[in-house]
Amino acid sequence: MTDTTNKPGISRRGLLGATAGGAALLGGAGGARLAMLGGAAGLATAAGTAPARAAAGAASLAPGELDEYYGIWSSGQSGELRILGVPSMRELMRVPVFNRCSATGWGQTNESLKIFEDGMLPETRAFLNANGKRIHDNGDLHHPHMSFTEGTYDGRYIFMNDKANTRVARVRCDVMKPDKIVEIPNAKAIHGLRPQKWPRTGYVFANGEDEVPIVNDGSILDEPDKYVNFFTAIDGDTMEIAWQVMVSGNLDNTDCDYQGKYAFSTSYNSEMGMTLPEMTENEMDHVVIFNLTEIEKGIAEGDYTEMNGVKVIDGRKERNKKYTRYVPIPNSPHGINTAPDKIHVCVNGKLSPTVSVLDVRKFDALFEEDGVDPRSVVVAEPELGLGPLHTCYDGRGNAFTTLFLDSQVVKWNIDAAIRAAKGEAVEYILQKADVHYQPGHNSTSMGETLEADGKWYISMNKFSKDRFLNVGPLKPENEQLFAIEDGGLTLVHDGPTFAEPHDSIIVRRDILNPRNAWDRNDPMWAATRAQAEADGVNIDDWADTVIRDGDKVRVYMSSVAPSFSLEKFEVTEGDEVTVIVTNLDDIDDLTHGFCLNNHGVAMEVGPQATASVTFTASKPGVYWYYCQWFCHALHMEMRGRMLVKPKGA
Ligand code: K7E
Ligand code: CUA
Repeated sequence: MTDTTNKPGISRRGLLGATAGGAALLGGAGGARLAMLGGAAGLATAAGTAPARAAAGAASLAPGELDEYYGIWSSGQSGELRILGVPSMRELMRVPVFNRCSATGWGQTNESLKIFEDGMLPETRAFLNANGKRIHDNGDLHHPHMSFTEGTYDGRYIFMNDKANTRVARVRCDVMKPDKIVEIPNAKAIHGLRPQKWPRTGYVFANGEDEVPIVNDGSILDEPDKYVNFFTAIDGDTMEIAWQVMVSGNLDNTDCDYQGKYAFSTSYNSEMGMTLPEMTENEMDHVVIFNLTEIEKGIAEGDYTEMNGVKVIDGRKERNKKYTRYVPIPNSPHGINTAPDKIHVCVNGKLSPTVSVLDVRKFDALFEEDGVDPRSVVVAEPELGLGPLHTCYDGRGNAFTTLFLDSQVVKWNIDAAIRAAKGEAVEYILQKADVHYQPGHNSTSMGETLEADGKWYISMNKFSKDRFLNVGPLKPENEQLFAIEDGGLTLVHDGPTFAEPHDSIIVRRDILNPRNAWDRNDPMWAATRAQAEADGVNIDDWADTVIRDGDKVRVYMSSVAPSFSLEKFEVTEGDEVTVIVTNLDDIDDLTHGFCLNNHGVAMEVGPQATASVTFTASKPGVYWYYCQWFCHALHMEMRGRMLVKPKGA
């Protein structure tokens, strides 16, 4: 275990003190806090506090102090996005995306259901209808990445994949809610995902991980030569599918260059095997390089097949070499990460102890000249340790690679590795630090952009084992924060997380500037607004109107703390009831809710937001509804009654 307490100047409290000092120059109020932090750190050391305890103390900023970075986190099989503060590692918010959320009503409100349904493929809708279910409300969210402009984050959107149900979602950074959830045709199990870095996003690249028969109608199972896989480019502005490329082998992770010319994906199943022995048979698998210019040209010239409404280019191996190249890589490669030097791409070997370093400047020759060995783009293949999965960067020429099997992170120098590959006797490994335990992804502050600043390193570990109090057979995972300093990596924080700290990005806080209240004209409830207008109800003003439309009833309410505009309303047994609530409060942090007893109905209504929910009033009686978001001293009194009259009464 790394001892963080007895090295002067490298405890996180010390580091934060230095940060607060910088803030003090701006604000003035930080000075006293700096002194307090310094004092506390001094005390802890003097008292000889146990390392674990000091690390825990270092995990929090001073109360009220804001973090320097937003951490944008996936949650794996929980299906949501999470926002943390870095370096405090405090969880700031959970943003439901693919999952149904009890608190906010995501996956239940009409506004969120419309987003799910608008992006759903017809066959999925038919499948769900046949099974009496409206949407898929689970997800497996692995890879959140922000939109780019000229090689760095631009604060517009966060894109993310759902491996479980083959979807890509977009979250608006102004309100931190999804506005598009798109199911990808043809491909299956969207895994690797990256936005285009240059000139802007642009495309969002997404890998299908699972191979499927080209005609997947239930007639083919064990004919591997009929299986294919798809690489998808989504238009990040419209979230429509721009094009797809059919490839050989499966696709795992993906990234792209800083020139806007190429995207590239790893494949661990070049064998097209269907069983574990088949999938791991070859010593070499591959990376597919996609030539974006040639693909766009091919689309423009009509060199595609239309499949389920998508223009699909055939980029299979040994077909048309204009569009793709297959670079042999040992052995079942996993993560692929472009360095902020704009030149190098690291491919993590997983079953091979190596990382293959590609030089993007050598890609042109692969496509433009005949007979060029695809392996010529590999400029180094340093041996780093067992189970390399992902690599990130400090912006100073160094890389950090997770070693799953060794439970370590290795810090190494890219240039030194290239020189060593040329035969120079140079050491490229700078440090190996233990992590706890079995790391998957890692990330550095701004590390996947041209503004990589090399201050913080996060290791997202698949197992916590003995690291926390025992909570039963299901243990939390563990993510660890390291300070990056001249001397290397220093562990400063352990944080348990529920399924699963899969991947994250660390974004400088000046890049994000979310709203405090909604805009009344937000597109989120445009359809609801149109219905209100048709009903002659002004939802921007006090509304207390019940509209009957056959056996459909629409109940329009406003909420202003601590009351709803309707303290009661009446419907009839069997009615389909839609309750539309507008929060007219425009005060910071004044969210209301609407929760209807014994109906499984609840939703968040943010300041200046409109939200609606539809249910069937099937049981006669009186039902209280209440505001479930604590909003006022009289929050408990913020309630009303729905009377369901028996049919025919
Ligand atoms: Cu990003 Cu696990 Cu989905 Cu690597 S993948 S760990
Ligand atoms: Cu409104 Cu609680």
